[in-house]
Amino acid sequence: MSREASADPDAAVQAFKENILLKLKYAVGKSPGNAFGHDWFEAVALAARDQIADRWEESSETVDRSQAKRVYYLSLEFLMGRLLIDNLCNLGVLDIARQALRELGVDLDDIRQVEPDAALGNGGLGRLAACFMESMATLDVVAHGYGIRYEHGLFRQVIADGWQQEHTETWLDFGNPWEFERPEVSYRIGFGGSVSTQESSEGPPRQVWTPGETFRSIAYDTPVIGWRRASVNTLRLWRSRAEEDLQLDRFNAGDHFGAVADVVKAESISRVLYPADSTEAGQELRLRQEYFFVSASLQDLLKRHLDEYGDLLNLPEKAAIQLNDTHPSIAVAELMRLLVDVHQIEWFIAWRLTVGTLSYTNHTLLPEALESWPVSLMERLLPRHMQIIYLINAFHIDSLRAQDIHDFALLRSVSLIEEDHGRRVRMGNLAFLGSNSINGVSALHTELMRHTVFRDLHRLYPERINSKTNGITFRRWLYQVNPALTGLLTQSLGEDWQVAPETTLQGLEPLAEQAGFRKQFAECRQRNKVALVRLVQERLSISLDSQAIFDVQVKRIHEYKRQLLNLLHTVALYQAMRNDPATNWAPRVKIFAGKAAASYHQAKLIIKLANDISRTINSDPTVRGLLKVVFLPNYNVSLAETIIPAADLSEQISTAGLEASGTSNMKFALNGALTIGTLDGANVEMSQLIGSDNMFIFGMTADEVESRRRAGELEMTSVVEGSERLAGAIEAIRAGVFSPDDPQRYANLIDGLLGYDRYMVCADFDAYWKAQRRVDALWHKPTQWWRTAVLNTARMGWFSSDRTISEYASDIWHVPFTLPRPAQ
Ligand code: DL6
Repeated sequence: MSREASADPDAAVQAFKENILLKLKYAVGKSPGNAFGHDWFEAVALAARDQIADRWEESSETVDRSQAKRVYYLSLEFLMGRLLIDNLCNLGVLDIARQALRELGVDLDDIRQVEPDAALGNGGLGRLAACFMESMATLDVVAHGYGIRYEHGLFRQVIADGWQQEHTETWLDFGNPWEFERPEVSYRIGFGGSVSTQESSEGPPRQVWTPGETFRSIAYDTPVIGWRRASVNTLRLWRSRAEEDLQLDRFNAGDHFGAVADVVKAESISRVLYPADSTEAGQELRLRQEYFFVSASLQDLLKRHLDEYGDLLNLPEKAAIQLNDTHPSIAVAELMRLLVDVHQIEWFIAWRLTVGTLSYTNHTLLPEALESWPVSLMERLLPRHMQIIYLINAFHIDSLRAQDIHDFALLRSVSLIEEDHGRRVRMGNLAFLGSNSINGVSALHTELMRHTVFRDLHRLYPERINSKTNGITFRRWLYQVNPALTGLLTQSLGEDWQVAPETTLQGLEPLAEQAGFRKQFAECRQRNKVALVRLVQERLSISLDSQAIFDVQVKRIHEYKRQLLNLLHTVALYQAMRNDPATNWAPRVKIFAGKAAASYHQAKLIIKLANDISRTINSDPTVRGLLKVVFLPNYNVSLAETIIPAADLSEQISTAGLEASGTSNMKFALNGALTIGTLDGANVEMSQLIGSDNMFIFGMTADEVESRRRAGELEMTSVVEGSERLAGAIEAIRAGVFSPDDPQRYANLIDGLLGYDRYMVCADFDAYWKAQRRVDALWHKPTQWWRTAVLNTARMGWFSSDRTISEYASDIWHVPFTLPRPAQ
């Protein structure tokens, strides 16, 4: 099949329809008369998968022939969301599928809702991996994603009486039509046991690891197709299994539970995604998960390499392995083990191959999220790796001493072993030392990396750290989620903007000056807002005014992201509106959504506060028509797809210096929402490209935050006393105005804020309040508001993940790529 959809649309519709019916009959086992929604979804998915499989085969054959360098993207998280529309769009058969279904009496928009979200990630890091997979396929980068096929992805959030409850999410209950199980692709993964030295007549003694227990990894492959049938790459996810399904002797002896104990233990490794985001997991299971998928992936890619080249000495020329955060950083030790112990390569050659092949992306500077493992746990679980880590460390420190570096503090700080708080292995340092490139995910984040977490390593290896600002795939985050705006852009700019947004979206700028275009732009938003109003009504029975400003903060709930600042503003605004309802307020709907890590009590309390505030304000007739507050449960990719195109205002208000990049900031601005935000993460580059006068920038800069922290100015009583509005909001929350059933509920939260405001919520409050009033003022001037909105969309082209991937490809991986080109 060519890259374009069939030239005869009618024939294509008929062919697709026939294939759907065949799938329904022979794969699903249903007839059209008794098929339910999920049956139709599966039949369409399988019909689309056939077309993907054709291109997949072609892609694989081309790659095999060309012996192109391969990129391996190792990530503990892939937040793919739903794939049906993604795949139909990228195949170029969305309209064909829609028409085929219509002729069968089925609405594509109904069955797309049936697909469960593949929520194999916590947030930004996992969603970035999904966008990257799509862009790599689009740019013809030969890439393999490697991760874990969690049986249960991120938990399903239920809000009960305002509190978050976590429930298991069951995305595989009805099977997964996109994946191919590969039981023949399986590797043995060991844990524990002991290491012995074996003398060898041919060389130095060898270290032999005899694991105490072994499990099997089984591969599941999902094809990832690029835009308009560019390449098809593979996402290979591993499931863990026991060596044997049943210990028959125990079973026969009547120990029916004991007979399957190994199965339970083995399968627990790929049972559930760790629901921790930016907080240290610390559990043994997490380390097992990390090692399990890293070992399986490295064994698999070395096997492929050997099959292709018969030799591992050219590994860095033919393979680039990207470590997505420190989660896969045990790869440094595992690759050394495989090269030295299994493939008998001399240590220093193996080290050159390892560093030449690996590169590492850092996604956070939060100290609690930088992984480190107790040496005792490593010694017990991965004894050979611990030896290797000690050796890497010793050679490294020796090489520094040989360069006359004896500064004790420096040597301690670059060591792989932390000695101060119990002995721990620093996984960030391990990833740094074992990689040829270390990148941050925005310019500011990268600069801070150079001066904070990796200051000393950066002094020793100044050429390694580089910046790759994140991006998003426009295919999903504009074309799919916002068909109305997509139609308008195509009508105004032609088709080319879809393939080369970086150069063509700017063509919108002159249109921002045209009243007719602004009106159409605003109408697209209005349509999306109405859809969101409907969803809120269905899920929460809350009616919203679609003419109000939709002011949205959706992301993981975390103190540094400062949902609390937004809630304090909500309360202060509520009080101001109550005191003076006759003022010409801009009506607002405050929309919150997001999950808190199950063990993160403060974040869960913030969710409860949002719900308490929502209940109180929504039932107060004084502010009816002026202010509504909603907390939408169970935020996931699909919900984001409805919320983001409906937003007027995007809240990106983290404490400056703490959000590595952010990616929802890009999704909102691309869809024309205006951003209220701090100069943090990629907001900084957005403000440079969009223009800071087209955003509502406020608050302390990262430098100012740091100075204040250094000066120890985190006690906020005087700041609160100096701000009447803030004091009023804080007092109301503390006094139980929003929690009459338990007036003390927020006393500790508020006292904490006053006594030690780590995230500088109070210190930024007044600046935030003023920026919000600038929002109101602009809303009252629709010409300017919509002009600014159009300019936001026009200037977001650079934030395409195609641009990001092209930079990884040329600067880090050194692989060719083809940017999609406009038609000639
Ligand atoms: O780079 C993707 C994404 C950034 O946009 C966010 O700013 C950052 O918080 C997130 N980092 C993590 C790291 N968590 N851990 N560990 O999710 O990465």
